[in-house]
Amino acid sequence: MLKNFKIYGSVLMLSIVHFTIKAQEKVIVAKGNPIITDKYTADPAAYVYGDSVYLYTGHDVAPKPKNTYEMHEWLCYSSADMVTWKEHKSPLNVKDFAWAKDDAWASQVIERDGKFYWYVAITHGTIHGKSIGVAVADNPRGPFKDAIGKALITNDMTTDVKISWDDIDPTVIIDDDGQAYLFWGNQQCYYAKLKKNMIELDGPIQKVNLPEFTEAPWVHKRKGWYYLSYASQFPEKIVYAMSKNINGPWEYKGILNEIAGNSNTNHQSIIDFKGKSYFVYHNGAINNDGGSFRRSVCIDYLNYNSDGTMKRVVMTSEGVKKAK
Ligand code: FUB
Repeated sequence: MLKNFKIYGSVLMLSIVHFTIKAQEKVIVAKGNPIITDKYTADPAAYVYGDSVYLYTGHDVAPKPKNTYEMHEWLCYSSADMVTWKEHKSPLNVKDFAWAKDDAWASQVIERDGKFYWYVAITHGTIHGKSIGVAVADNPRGPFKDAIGKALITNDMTTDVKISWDDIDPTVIIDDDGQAYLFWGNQQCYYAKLKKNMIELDGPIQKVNLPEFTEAPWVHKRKGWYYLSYASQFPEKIVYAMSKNINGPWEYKGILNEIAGNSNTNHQSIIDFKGKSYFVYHNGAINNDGGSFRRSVCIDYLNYNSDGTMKRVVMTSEGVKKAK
């Protein structure tokens, strides 16, 4: 009897867990841009894994008329066609980093050897300024937990720029030879090699000199070219540089996406998926309350010229069609 109770109890528990997971996976069918309209989403980091795109975002919750960022958790969505999105339970919160204070700013997820590493910008609790932490999970939907128990990068490790928020906006790339690199920065773009374990630096912090660099670096590689796109000036537009070597020199190529107009920031990520290239960014166009501190993720196509340079993005309200 007791044995049966245990079995039925377990089945019941599993059913409840299953129901809860299902209940948390809300389905959103994007009707153009912005793609998500029931909450404010910012700093999109899109990642292709298997036959899906995972979209990791920050979550703006500043009530109107507050005009500073209020962000406490990161969000996760997935899609097999770029139009129908499943919203997963928030897999990461500032509270998951015991050493941190608050501010779930820009981030990026990358997989290595079956583990998913989530690099985040966050305010440190005891070391003045912003910092970069890393969380890890066995699944792209999480749950993620702090991978180191302390910050990977703190403000006192970078002293070139006399501001407390220059250690933000991490982007990670694993090159074809297996070497991983972390790029980040505000006003100064920094980069460093990562060890294979993805949670330790493997060498000194170096600088990339880029014209009018504000923040939001994103590094991607395509057909032998490295691309470093970033937010420039303020209000921000997205510009980019190209190189044949990840250590540079980087050649500035100009504007990739114009000022959004309704948001000071524009934070981009770039992916290829099912034969097309996508520019994933945010603006303030969600509704009458949208703006610089209540932002929303949008997706438009990205096109390349035959010499590898990128065509300027056309921001649309229609967004993209289903990827097949
Ligand atoms: O979301 C907070 C900050 O705004 C990000 O870290 C920057 O890239 C900008 O989008």
